[in-house]
Amino acid sequence: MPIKKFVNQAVLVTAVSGSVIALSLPAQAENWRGWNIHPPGYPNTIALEAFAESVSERTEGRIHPQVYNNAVLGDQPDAIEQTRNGALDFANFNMGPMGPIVKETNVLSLPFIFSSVDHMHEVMDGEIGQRFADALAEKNLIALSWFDSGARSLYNTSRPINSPEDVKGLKVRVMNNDLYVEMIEALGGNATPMAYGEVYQSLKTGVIDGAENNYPSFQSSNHYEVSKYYSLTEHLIIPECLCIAKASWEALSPEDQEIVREEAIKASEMQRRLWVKGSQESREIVLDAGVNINEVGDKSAFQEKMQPVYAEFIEENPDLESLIEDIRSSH
Ligand code: BDP
Repeated sequence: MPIKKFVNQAVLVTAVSGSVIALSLPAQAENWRGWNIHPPGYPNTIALEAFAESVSERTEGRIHPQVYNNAVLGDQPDAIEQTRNGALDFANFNMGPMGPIVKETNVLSLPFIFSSVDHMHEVMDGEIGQRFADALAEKNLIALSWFDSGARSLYNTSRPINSPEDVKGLKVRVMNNDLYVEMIEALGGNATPMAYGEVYQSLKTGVIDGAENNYPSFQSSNHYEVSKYYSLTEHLIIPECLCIAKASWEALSPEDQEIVREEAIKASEMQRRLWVKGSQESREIVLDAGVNINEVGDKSAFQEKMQPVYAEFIEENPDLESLIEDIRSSH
């Protein structure tokens, strides 16, 4: 549901002399609404809030961004649509739920496509990252910087996962993207696409047996309270963007675009620093709560099971094969 933006009128004051003058506030301030799925204190939230504050300060209030946490403005697929049509002005999106809209980004959802988080950064900060930004721009999303989202691992309520056999029969929640359904099915599990906000209750009531995520989300969502086995499969390393709605971006003067771009890059630098620290803290919190964490020493069995997922993807998207190769050969 698109919500109209509010426009602040200049505040008028009566000067001592009796004439009416405008304060230093701009005649019109754009109140930018920003979508964020995470709670206060999460690395992304802190970085988005810093972005909002700096943009407001440096544009002297011409742009006044405000971050709405905990997905109160809608779940992620819905928020992507709202940002594409300009009802929302900015957001931090994961490239997972982006796949159904910007098909190139599905390459980032292929399991084990990146060999490490550093590899992902190298790719996204370079020329290949720009190709993804161009594809997003075609769908009205201006990606100004890339956030970290670590590596996602499987967790469940009943047992440690050491090999694909351990996934057999488990009902696993995935983000909204058919590739993840194929990924879990290739491991012998049953995949259930579901909104992030519904996962806690579904784990608790046994509607699902498990899900997959990085340490900060596993912890901040409280999934660790009801899911005591976290197995370091690290099967997905998916970048996230700080994206601006095309309409909001194009309404800016070149000077303000420069400010917003610079602050988005600063926000991603901050987010990545906070991410490293936040991941360690989250790991400690879940360990203290009695979560059983196991390393998956040999990931090759999982990687092998992904061959048909790749084969099918390439068959359906022959034009993206070279992009996969470029990523693979870039480290
Ligand atoms: C988190 C991502 C968020 C996703 C969520 C999920 O930051 O964008 O929506 O996982 O699993 O790690 O849905």
